Amino acid sequence: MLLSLVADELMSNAFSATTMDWSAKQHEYMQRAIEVAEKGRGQVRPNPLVGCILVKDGEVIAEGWHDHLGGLHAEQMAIHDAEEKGHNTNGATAYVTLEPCNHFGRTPPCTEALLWAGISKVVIAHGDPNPIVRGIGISVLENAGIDVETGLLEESAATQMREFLHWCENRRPYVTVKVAVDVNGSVDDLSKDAGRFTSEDCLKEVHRLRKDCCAILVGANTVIRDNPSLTVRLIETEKQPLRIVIDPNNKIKSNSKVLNDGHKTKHLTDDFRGLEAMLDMLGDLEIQRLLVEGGPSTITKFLDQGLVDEFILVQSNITHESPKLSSFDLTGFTKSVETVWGEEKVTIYTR
Ligand code: AOF
Ligand code: ZN
Repeated sequence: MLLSLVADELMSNAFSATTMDWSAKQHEYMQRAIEVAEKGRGQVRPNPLVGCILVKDGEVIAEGWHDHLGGLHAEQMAIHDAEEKGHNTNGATAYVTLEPCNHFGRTPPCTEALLWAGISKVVIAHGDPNPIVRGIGISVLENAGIDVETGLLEESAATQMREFLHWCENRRPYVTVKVAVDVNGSVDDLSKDAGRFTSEDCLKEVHRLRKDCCAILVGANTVIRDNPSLTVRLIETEKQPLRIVIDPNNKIKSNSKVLNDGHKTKHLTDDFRGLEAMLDMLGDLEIQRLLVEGGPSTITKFLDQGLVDEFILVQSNITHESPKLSSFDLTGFTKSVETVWGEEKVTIYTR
C-alpha cells in the first residue's frame, strides 16, 4: 500500500459528505452493508472492513464484503454474488461503506467493476483517506455519469474502520489497553504465583480482542512473572498477532514462551528508543491496532505520554488476598461502552 504525506486540506476536501435526507430504507441498506463488512474482521488488515449491497427495484439482490487480504473487494464480491444468483446488475444501486477504489492493487479497480456491471447509482458511507484513492474513486464514477451520494451512516462506518482511518492519518497503530482488576481495583494477587483470575468465557473474549489486534505488547516484568504466550488460542485464527516485549535491560529468560513457541516476537532490548519511536516503527510495519496487555507500569507509561486511544477495564468479582492496587489516570477519556465478558464487568473508555 502506498501512503505518502499529503497536505491536510487535500484530505478534508477529498470527501465532503452530501447533505441528504436519507430514507429509512436507505439507512437499512447501508446498515446491512456495515453488517456484512464485519465478516472480514481480523482477516483484511492492513485493509479496512468494507461491505457492499446491491439494490434493484427496492430489493436487495446481492451482497459482498472484503473477506480477506488479497481477496475480492466488497463491490466486486457483490457483483459476483448478483451474477451467481442470476440477477442483472444493470441499473442497480450500490450501497458501499467505503469510497470505491480506482487503482490496480491486489485487485483491479472497483470503479471499473461498477461501471461494467451497469450500476447507475452509488451511495457511499465514508471517503477513503488512502492517498491513492482520496476522492478519485468518486470523481471517476461521477465523470462516467454515475449518480454518487456520500455520507450515509458515515460515523458508523468510521467507527467500524477506525483503526484503518487512524493509521492513514497518523501512520501509527490505534492503541488499546486492556487491564483486569479485582473487585477493589487490584491488578495482581501477590500472595499467589502468577496466574489469571478472570473467567474462561472472559478469556475467550480477550482472545477475540487479540485476534482483532495486529500486535500485543507487554513489559519485561509481565513476561518474568507470568511467562504468558500472548497468542490467540480459544478462537480460530489463521494469523497470530506479533508479540512485542519491552525489555531495555534484557531481563527476560531465554526460555520464555514468547521467545520459543515458534510465533513471532519483537524483543526490544537496547534497540528500544521510547514508546513514540516504537509506535512509528510499528506504523511502518502496517500495524494498525496495538493491544497493550500490561503490566501496570507499562500501561501508566503509555497513559502518561498520551498514547492510549482506548482503555478496556475488565473487573472481576473476586478479591485478591494480597492486592497490588493501581490507579490509572483516565483524564480526557469518556466511558463509551459497558458490557459483560463471561463473569466480568467490562468498561471501555475512549478519547
Ligand atoms: C474498495 N473496496 O472492499 C476495499 C477497499 O491492495 P488492495 O488492492 O486490496 O487495495 C487496498 C486499498 O483499497 C485499501 O488501502 C483501501 O484504500 C482500499 N480498500 N476499497 O473499493 C474494498 N477493501
Ligand atoms: Zn476496490
